[in-house]
Amino acid sequence: MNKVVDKMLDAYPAKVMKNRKEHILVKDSDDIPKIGANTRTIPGIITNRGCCYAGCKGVVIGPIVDMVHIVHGPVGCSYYAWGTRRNKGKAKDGGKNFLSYAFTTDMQESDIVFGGDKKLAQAIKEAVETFNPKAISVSATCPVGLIGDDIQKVAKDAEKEYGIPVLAFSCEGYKGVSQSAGHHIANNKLMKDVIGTIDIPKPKEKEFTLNILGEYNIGGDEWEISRVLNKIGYKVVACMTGNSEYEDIAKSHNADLNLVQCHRSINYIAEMIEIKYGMPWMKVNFIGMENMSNTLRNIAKYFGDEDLIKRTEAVISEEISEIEDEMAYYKEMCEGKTAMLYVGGSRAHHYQGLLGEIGMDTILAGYEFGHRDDYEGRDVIPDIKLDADTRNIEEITVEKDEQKYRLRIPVNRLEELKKELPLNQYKGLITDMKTNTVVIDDLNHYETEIAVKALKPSFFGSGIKDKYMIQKMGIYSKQMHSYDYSGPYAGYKGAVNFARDTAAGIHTPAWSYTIPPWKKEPMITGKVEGVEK
Ligand code: CFM
Ligand code: HCA
Repeated sequence: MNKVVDKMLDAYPAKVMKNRKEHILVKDSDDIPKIGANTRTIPGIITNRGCCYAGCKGVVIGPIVDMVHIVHGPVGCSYYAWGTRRNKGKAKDGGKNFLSYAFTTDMQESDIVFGGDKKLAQAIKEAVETFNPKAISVSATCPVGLIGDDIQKVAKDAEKEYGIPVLAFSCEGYKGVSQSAGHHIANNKLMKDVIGTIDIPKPKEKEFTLNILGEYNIGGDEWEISRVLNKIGYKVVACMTGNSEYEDIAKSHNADLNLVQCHRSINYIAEMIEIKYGMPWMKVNFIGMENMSNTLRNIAKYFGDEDLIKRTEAVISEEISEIEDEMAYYKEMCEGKTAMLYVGGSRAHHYQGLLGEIGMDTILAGYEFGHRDDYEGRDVIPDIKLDADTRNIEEITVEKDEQKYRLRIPVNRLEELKKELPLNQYKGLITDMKTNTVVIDDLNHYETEIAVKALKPSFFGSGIKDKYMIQKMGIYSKQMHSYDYSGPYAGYKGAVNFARDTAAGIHTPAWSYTIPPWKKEPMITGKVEGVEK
């Protein structure tokens, strides 16, 4: 593996090499090495990263189904984000769902010169009159910050005029170094203005209530997760933010436990809810049979109710018995093959267990925009040096809410449980990787090409920007963001979907056709400059 890494670095000029070296490592022991992460991509390098607006509007805010999400900016920013992320949603009884729309102010040159505030105010007015939504979001794209439109004031005025929440996100694309900055901006506003605004009665005895955080219902994952949780007897108050309604989020502080699936995009809210309302959070992983079962067992252990623990075991055996034969069949097809995973900020970790269940080892993994804690675990957080790019993003502090704070379980019991459950803890991607594997942060197209050519994996979990360059090298590549329009992949039934797609993908004969026939044997013969060819 070291040779492959050396080859990647060799081609770079000295300064670039020094920079990239910090982001690439070979795991050669059980120690967790330090990795460079959440820093600027070097200009000129073909990165797969997205922007701050993508992380705020596209990822965290966009999936809330009954809000109208207005993008203030040129039409391209809105059009690109129209349905591509596959965050599914359904209206609840009598509710509304605006997910299939793309709302934009469609800024023109004249708005850039004379300001776009009026156009935004008009867009909000039209949205209220036409759709009468529960709430509205406004997300700023790059030019808005450059020309200084005051979207916060426009939103405040609109809120007064129409009597509904209008949340303005100053999430201009250029803020921060990736989507990650947008997650943080979105988390801050949800925490300040939405969470905690609707109280519901305290859960009764034997009522076990949960929030699912960092789950966006891509390909229907949340539906599958909630199906299993409901079968055991849990009540999901809010999912943040997949398939959620505005009021679910407003009520979320009333639940008993926050489950954190994607740590990167939502750990800020999880931490702040604990401080303000006393609700602990637990790191979960709903991907793969074993991870799913461990997660369900951990949740039951947190509540410590005997009936709940029994029901959990019954549901686990029932669900596994339904899929184990099919999983074994796909395992036979995939056993011994290798995988590479390069996805946003959590899936490159979450999918390794599931790949292992069909006999595949992940030999290279990395995140586009994970922070050091997503790689090395949360224990490193105090050591992370904050640079100017990170300081640019507001860090809010919250305090205990004397009226709404509620201890979910006694302090002593929580401390005991922390010893055996991943409560307020995330160990990161590197811990779970085998030795002699490669971890690369902000992997670029050049490095991808070197790694794929040298290590010839059978599967590459990618995104839209790298998928086709990999497939042109004759390697099956699956978009792990959109699931290539398949899914769900979470939970037990999702695991079979993934196994089926992967087995079919790997075994398709198409990959052998990526070498054009004339490269294998000459198809015409003749003389070139008098020489027989
Ligand atoms: Fe979290 Fe996500 Fe991801 Fe992410 Fe994303 Fe996504 Fe992703 Mo694309 S919130 S970090 S910013 S799990 S959109 S649903 S697939 S890059 S690995
Ligand atoms: C985003 C969204 C994205 C992009 C996917 C991709 C998603 O970051 O803007 O690059 O293939 O999941 O849709 O991550």
